[in-house]
Amino acid sequence: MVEQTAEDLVWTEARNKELLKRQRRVAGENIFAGRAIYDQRAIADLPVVRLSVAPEGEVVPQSFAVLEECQWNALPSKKLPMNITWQQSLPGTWDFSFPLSADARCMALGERFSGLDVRGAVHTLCTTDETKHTEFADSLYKAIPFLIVTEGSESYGIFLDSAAVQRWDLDAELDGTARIELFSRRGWQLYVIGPGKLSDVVNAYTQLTGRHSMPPMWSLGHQQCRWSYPDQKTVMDIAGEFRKRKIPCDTIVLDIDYMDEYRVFTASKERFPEFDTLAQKLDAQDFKIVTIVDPGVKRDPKYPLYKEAVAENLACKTPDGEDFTEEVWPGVCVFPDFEKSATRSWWGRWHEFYVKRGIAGIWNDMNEPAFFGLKRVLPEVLTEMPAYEDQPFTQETPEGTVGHLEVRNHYGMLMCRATHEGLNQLRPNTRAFVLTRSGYAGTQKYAAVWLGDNNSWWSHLRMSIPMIMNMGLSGIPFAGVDVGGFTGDCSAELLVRWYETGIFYPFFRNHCRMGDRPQEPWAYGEKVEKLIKRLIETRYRLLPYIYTLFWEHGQTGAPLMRPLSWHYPEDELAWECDDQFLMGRDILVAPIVEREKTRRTAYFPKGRWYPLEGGEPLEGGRVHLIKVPLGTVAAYVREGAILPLADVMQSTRNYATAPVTLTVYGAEARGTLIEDDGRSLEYGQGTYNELMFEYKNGALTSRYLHEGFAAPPRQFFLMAGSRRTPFLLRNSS
Ligand code: MIG
Repeated sequence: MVEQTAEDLVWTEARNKELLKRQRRVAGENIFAGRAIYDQRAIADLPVVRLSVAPEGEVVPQSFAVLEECQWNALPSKKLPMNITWQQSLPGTWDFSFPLSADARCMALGERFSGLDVRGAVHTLCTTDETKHTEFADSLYKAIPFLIVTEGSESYGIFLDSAAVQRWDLDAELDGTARIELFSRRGWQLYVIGPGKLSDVVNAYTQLTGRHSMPPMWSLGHQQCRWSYPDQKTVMDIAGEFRKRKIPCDTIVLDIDYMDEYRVFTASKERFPEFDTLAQKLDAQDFKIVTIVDPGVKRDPKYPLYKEAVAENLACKTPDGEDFTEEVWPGVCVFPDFEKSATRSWWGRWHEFYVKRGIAGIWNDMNEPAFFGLKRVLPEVLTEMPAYEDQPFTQETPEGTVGHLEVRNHYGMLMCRATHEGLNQLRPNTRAFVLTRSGYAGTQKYAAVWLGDNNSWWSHLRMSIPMIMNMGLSGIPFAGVDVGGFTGDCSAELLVRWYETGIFYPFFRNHCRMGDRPQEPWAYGEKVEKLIKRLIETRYRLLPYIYTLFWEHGQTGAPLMRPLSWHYPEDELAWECDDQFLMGRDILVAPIVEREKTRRTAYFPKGRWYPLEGGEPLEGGRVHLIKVPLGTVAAYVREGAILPLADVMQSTRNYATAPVTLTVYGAEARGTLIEDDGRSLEYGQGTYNELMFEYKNGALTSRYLHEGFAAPPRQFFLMAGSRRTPFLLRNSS
């Protein structure tokens, strides 16, 4: 026998891998023998086709993504749009395919480490705690089986509603074909939306799966986090620093070390002896607290949460019917089975612990779910949904027991749904703030998201732009990444540049990892602090505009951070830009995302664009070389817009009375502003104002499109050119 050297082994491994790849499963015969129902209806004026499929002996599972059952009509033919074909190839495998023409672009598909166009790659959809967001990264924390395919200015949306593991090959072999493999033994529903405009497709998709409701105003301010602020003294000090240095901030976020042995719904007596009154103390300084809550429940017969989980049968089970255990922060844990409504309401009720202590919001982490021991939940070679008894654990769906991989992609969303519903019950008529790492289609109904453990790398600042845009196109508008990056030491220059982009993230939080260089705005000395302070102030000045964009999202599903093509679909160059974005319709942002750069090229669609920081407008329809000195904002306002800009405040506690300057760009302009109490649900009953402003012939007029909220008195100003003058709101009626 010839002995193999280490080098031989490396080559053998590489060859085997290549062989495996080449043996990619080819869809054989169609073995389907169940029920397939073809329906259609219009949503947001677009045609939508729905295909509901259940294999023999099964029913179509309840969707946790799609909102309400409405009227569908039978589709006369069994032909799907886009020439989509489908078949069941194995008892646990479904194959779909459709052609992709050379010019077609693919967008959305949830959280991918990718530019805006996700074509040309194979994307596995299986929620994963992936700490290395390199070009090799495949599955990340969220799995959202919704793809937008655009050709010219026409788009289609494809939504494959199944929480089972999926693999989307978007022409990775350059043969002009997209292939979806769905690994499931259960039924599913496929929706095809369109053709229509990109914005109409997202409108219809979010009508189907829900939209984000108005967030509490405080959650739009600056949030400061760290893994971890170790004790209550540090937390109070951090809050004090913000106020002393007059750097606006609304929220301090507590990571896992506030807990007693990482037991959720507890606080450490040693490190947080006054946890019961901490929120109240911080409230006196206009700060809110958000606390982390992980799904793992420590296995300890004396821990009430664990006792209840066991007694009431609420945890995920091994195929033998035992409680499934794995290790996470608290040590050995059991994991709530959020597929069960009993589990969700039990989990929701436990939030009384936080609500009673005045904790304002909840941060759900590790909810893919992530384990310390079991790192790979998928088999090495995935060709079929494994038998349920071969899976790490099972879950109890409304249709019965299934293997975890059938519903894994639901786990994070159903956890934050439980949290959201619990908070709503415990604090009625108060907007809940929930932040989640994992999610599925429809997560926007329950939570904001951040994109997990990025690095303090320039490339991750760059990637945050298309990634957040793709989250928005996937229906989730309230998104952000850790400003400054989570892993690694952030440099001073990178932190400033990150804030220049980060002030536009709908979810705006500075967070970094244990053991890395502190990243608070003042951690790099006076010069850097001054630059960052000014940037955060700009965020607060933009709040009336940002808040109004959330309203727009509620009406049309439009994300806040959107690609240029959203508004300029006829403009071919607009489709090419993914290191630039539009914040709403009126602000174009083209930030610096490279080291030691102070200039960049940026594309401006037709029209004229005014630098937000002042100066001469640029003529659109072409590329400009723009100068962006460190600490300045590369944002440009569309000619014809009126931006409502607030005076700087230290926290949104003072939002309602902060003077607002209606800033006019161009000789004729329009703008809107939404006013409500910023915290209750009463806007749903009409307790809000929608104000329309129009500037013409040198004069500004205002009109209530809706008047239902008795706003506290605040000053308005008109800013046209360089003159700022007081402006009295006039009622139309
Ligand atoms: O195993 O709670 O993505 O934001 O600081 C790591 C500690 C668990 C991962 C999250 C990160 C958080 C960290 N968590």
